[in-house]
Amino acid sequence: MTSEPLKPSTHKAQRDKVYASLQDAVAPFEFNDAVAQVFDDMILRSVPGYTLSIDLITLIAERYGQPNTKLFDLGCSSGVATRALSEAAPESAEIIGIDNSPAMIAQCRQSLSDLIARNRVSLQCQDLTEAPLAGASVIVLNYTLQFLPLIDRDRLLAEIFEALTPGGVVFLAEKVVHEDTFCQSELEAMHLAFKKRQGYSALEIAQKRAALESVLIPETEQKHLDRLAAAGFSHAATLLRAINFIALVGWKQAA
Ligand code: GEK
Repeated sequence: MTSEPLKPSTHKAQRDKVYASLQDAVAPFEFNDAVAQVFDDMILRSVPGYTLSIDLITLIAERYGQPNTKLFDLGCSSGVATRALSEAAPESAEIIGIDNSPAMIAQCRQSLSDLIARNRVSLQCQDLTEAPLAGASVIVLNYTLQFLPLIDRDRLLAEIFEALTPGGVVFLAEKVVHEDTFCQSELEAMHLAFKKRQGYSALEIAQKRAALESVLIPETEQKHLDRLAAAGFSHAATLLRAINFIALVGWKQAA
């Protein structure tokens, strides 16, 4: 199995070796300098369907990005999805990437230097739960909500709904758990097999898994659909499933 190429970026990520050597005690996962340097390689080899989620974000920006509004990429990491938004949104729209990791934002500034130089994109290093989002036609959380404390998720989605212009959308990609324990254990095994085929060793897979244990909290697909409905989204649908990763869209009806 080979990885598909990422969207054009001005930097080339190094190969991810963060968990290649045996660690005495595996610390909780952090988006630090070591991760930032290899991030594009790490996410591409760890998340089945990642490239398709970026293609979907391009389609979403093209179809739902409204002139003179804002398009937000919350948890923008190295800016792959931010670039996708900038390529497809109307020229009069503002594209804003937000991430609370200084290391990721530094990497993102480098990756998107061409877009930042021509004022197409701006970046903010801050907690996304504190960012004003009003006037947005598109809000993207591409594999980001899963890193927020469970207690903050309902309020965030309700705030996103309020912030969106009529006809606006939220795009949400997440790792999910299956309600059926047999399916869950098979999907988990298939995800591990995917990572192995991407060149990760058993040690790397085990240590990364331990690091993410209390940091990445997945929910079920139904929980995401219920939360979108409770937040006010009149319609929501799953656009993508790749093993145990999904992408959803929630529509805020035009007035
Ligand atoms: C992509 N969307 O390549 N506030 C701001 N940022 C946060 C917060 C928070 N509270 N919590 C986590 N992050 C990207 C991939 S990665 C997903 C997103 C992954 C940031 C965190 O610093 C990291 O950069 C990102 O969310 C999650 O399309 O690594 O699996």
